[in-house]
Amino acid sequence: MSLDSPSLGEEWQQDKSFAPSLAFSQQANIQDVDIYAKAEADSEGYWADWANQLEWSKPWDTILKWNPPHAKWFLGGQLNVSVNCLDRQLAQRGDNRAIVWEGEPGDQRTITFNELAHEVRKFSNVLKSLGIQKGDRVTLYMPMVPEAAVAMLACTRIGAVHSVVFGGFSADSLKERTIDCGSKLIITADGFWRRGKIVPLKHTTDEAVADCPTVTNVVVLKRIGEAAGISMNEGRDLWWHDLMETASDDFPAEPMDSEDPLFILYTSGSTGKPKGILHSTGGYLTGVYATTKWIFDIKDSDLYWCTADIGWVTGHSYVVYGPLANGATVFMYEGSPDWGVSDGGIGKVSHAQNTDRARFWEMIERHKITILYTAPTLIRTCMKWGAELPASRDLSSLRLLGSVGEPINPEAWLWYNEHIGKGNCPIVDTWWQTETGAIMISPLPGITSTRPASATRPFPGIVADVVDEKGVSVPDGKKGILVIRKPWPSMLRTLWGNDERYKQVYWSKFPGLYFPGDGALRDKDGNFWLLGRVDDIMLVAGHNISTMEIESALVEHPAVAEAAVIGREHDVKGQAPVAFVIIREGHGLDSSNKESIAALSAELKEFVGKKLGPICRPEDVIITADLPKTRSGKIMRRLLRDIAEGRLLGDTTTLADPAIVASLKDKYTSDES
Ligand code: 6R9
Repeated sequence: MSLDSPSLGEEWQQDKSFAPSLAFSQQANIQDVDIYAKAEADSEGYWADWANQLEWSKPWDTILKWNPPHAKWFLGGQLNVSVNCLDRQLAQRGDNRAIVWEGEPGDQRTITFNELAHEVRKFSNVLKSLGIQKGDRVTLYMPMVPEAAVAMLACTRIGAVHSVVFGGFSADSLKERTIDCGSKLIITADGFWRRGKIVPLKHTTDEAVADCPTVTNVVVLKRIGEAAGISMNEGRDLWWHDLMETASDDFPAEPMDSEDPLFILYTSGSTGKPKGILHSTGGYLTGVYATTKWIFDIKDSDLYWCTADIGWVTGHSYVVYGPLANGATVFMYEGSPDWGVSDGGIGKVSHAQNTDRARFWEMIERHKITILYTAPTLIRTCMKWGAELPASRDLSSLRLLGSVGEPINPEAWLWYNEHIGKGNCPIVDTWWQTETGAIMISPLPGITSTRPASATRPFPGIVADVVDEKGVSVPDGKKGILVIRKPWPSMLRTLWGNDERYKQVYWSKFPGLYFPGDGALRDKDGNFWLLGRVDDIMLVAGHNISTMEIESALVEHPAVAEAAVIGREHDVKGQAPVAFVIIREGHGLDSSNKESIAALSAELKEFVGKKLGPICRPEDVIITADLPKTRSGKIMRRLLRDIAEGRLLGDTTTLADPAIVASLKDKYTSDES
């Protein structure tokens, strides 16, 4: 890494540091500042203490067997995830709410732990009656409804391995993922509501299953009813409610070995087929239980809302398993953040037209949500919509905020702090991956002084470092590549059916070190600053420049709502930065006037040049109405690179129309995750 690259650390660290309030610290689940040192001194003992807080039907003999790059945790031990999330909670919390759910049209349900356990036991019997056995794979293609959690937990109860496919994915993606893991069963719904329209899950499933030879049955949940217009394929398709009607409520949980597979979750690689990330039982549950307890400071009195879909790892670890293993109450919402509660109820025209960009804030007020965990892309969208919307609602129930999915730029962090947290809620910026299973780098909200845009410190027991291309640690304050030095309980075990690729992708760059593919910098205080994917680091005339630091500079300009920067190939410099920016509503840009667009572009180039130095000055600033994003909200940089390098549209001067980038997205690729 170049030593003379712009000093991102200094630029970003500002002087702002936010210590937790005394009131927060004094009630926090973890208050012991020495915990980091204790975990370091005996990391296996530390993790075993966590695992001991779970319920095991048979104790383990060996905490860790590390045969790089393969780890086995809590060997010899047996437990069941559904027992830990449900049965174990019933004595003390049976009547507590487990899930508070709201549909997009405004329909609501509340499910207690007793009720959830009842549903899960019944659905376990349904799975058994369909011939599903321990070790079999089951694909879930479900909306954000409580039955998604029921289906996941029932799989864990009988020992089946679930593979959840995001409900926004196409038939091809569903097919590819179902074939890859050889599922016998797909669980889906007739559809769900999104922005007032029906998303036709069952139609898409029909299309996919036609080419999936291993699938013998499809279970269909009725979410929509008549309006979904589905047909049932006799002999193959079965209604959820029919099967549940006769199912017994008695189902003793299958004791699972700690290392038995728990679930597969596909994430797309930069090249080739999606990777089937495989997680196992004891280590995963230990990791999500521990991080939920300390990072979200979760208590029985909380109503905790993680806005992720269950189709992503965040939905697995922090909508379902982590919170329920802690006996906490989770809030779940079906639909879109810009759609209102209908007066007319499901299926009425009123819902189809009921836009409302304050829906999230309205639900926080109405349900008195206390913890909100969401993504920078949502925060930036809300910034664009304006601070008046959250200001119009009472958000005083909130006590803790979280962020995940992408680096959060300081502007968005500060906005989140001021307009949502009202300066009163610690913000936990959590860095982790599908592969890591649980959060790896994050503040502990009662202990850590946060810094806007830094994920701060590795969770106790996690040993992270920043290294150069040769794998040698770089000095504090220098940019490099993030690595994890020691195995941790919730790490992926392999890639489903492809251990070679597992070794190659994560362990071959630096033998013995886990390579997550992210750039990072550690400052003199030990805070980690995540700089985006390593492939998002540009090499401009020999300088390593993170796309993220230019993006952060751009959004400090009052006209800019959101920015994405990529490196365009350049004859002389190797790469040159090109920025795509969305202008704030109300800024007064006349987007039909080419001169005013050109003038603003020029101003933004200068702005970055002054702020970060001439080397960072974008060669082009393209004003766009929208940024193409993956379904999980990550910017599709490959598409932007193809645009900037002329492969999609020719010369970028044709990009004067701000609507054009968005219109390209659909044509380009529909299924990147
Ligand atoms: C949980 C999740 C993983 C990649 C990861 C990194 C980026 C996630 C981040 C973050 C900076 C954060 N990422 N959280 N970057 N700060 N707080 O998103 O998993 O979908 O597998 O993505 O997301 O680049 O490597 P996944």
